[in-house]
Amino acid sequence: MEIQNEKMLMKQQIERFITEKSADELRGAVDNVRTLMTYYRCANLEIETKFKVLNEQFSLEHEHNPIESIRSRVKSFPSINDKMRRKNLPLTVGSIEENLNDVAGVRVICSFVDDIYMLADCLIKQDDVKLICQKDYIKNPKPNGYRSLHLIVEIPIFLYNEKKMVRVEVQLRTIAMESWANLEHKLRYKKELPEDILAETAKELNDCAELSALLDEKMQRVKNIIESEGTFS
Ligand code: 0O2
Repeated sequence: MEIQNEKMLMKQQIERFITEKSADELRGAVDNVRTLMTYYRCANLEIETKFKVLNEQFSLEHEHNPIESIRSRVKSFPSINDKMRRKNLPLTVGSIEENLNDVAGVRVICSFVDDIYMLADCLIKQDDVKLICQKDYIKNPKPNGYRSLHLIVEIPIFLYNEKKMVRVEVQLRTIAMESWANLEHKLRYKKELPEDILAETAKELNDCAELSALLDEKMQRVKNIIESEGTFS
């Protein structure tokens, strides 16, 4: 029912937007949004490349690949629209750029917890990367158990006639953190549940997050032991 209302509201908004604008204005607005999304895709490419370079260098010098995988995405326009509405902000290109930090997003899945901090440190030390903010949900997990290191960074993208600063949300997490977050995300969108079941499942999910953190801790300990004995690949 809620989804139906949302869809209806969005349809009404689009219709109002269309009737209020001339064809030229509409074309202009669509072009501006498309251009903005291209900038975000370019920024994701830059960040991905930076991590790939670090991975190559570490595998060469330390015989160890700190990165398991990298994924990036640009937030969909309906999600941007939802977030701007939730924050009571105007849906303009300028306002999106100014107020949303996570339109461009890169997720880096690391092998071990210490790789997360090492990679984050290497990234923010680069002289073209400006750290806007950092949220450490590994040291301070969310109440539901969510763990990851989030960095909001601003990087330049070089266009044919200008340099543009673009913000990207970088999420760094281990395989265990990723698998917990994926399953939790799936379960969160399941049907509405009564309060008592919600409380029970929240407790179970938190227990799973604790177990998964313990797994990371033990794996890290094994790696440290092996490393202290010689090289590690
Ligand atoms: P998607 O599809 O991944 O983009 P802000 O974004 O700064 O206004 P917010 O929302 O508090 O404020 O930012 P936060 O919590 O630091 O980071 C948001 C993103 O982190 C989410 O993006 C998720 O990707 C991830 N995340 C945060 N908390 C959870 C959680 O409890 N479970 C899971 N599975 N992921 C989480 P989006 O926009 O929700 O979605």
